[in-house]
Amino acid sequence: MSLIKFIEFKNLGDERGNLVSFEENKNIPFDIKRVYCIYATKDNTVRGLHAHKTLKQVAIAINGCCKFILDNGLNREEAILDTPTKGLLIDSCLWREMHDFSDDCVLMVLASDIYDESDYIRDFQRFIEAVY
Ligand code: T46
Repeated sequence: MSLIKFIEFKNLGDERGNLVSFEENKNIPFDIKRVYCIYATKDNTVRGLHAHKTLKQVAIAINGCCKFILDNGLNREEAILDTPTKGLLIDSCLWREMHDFSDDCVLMVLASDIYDESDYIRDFQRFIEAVY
């Protein structure tokens, strides 16, 4: 089964322009406890490089584009985020890396919990040991 799970958001726009809506436990499959944005990312930056023990997230490129790598320790797959109508569901226990941010990329992430550094696994070897 693919590690890349996209959620398609309906464009509710009309002749005035576009509109997308994100609702907890409707088109977002969890309670939304936190929202954060990554923007003005410097050229050639790689972010992420960690996994979460329990956190679930949906990442949406509100503007511009970027690439995500998801890795479960066995398989590594890449996704491109390039439209507000497409969200990447990032389940817990997946290593993630983000790269190739466009200059205008605004990456919004909806998270199932508040920030908790103890939920992060920031070492790939420790991640492998935790999942296997
Ligand atoms: C993830 C990927 C997709 C906070 O204080 N609160 C927050 O809500 C977040 C997200 C971060 N921080 C602090 C922790 C670090 O001192 O902000 C600093 C930068 O965070 P980090 O290096 O973890 O950022 P990324 O871009 O590598 O990872 C982020 C999320 O942290 C992570 O949960 O899955 O985006």
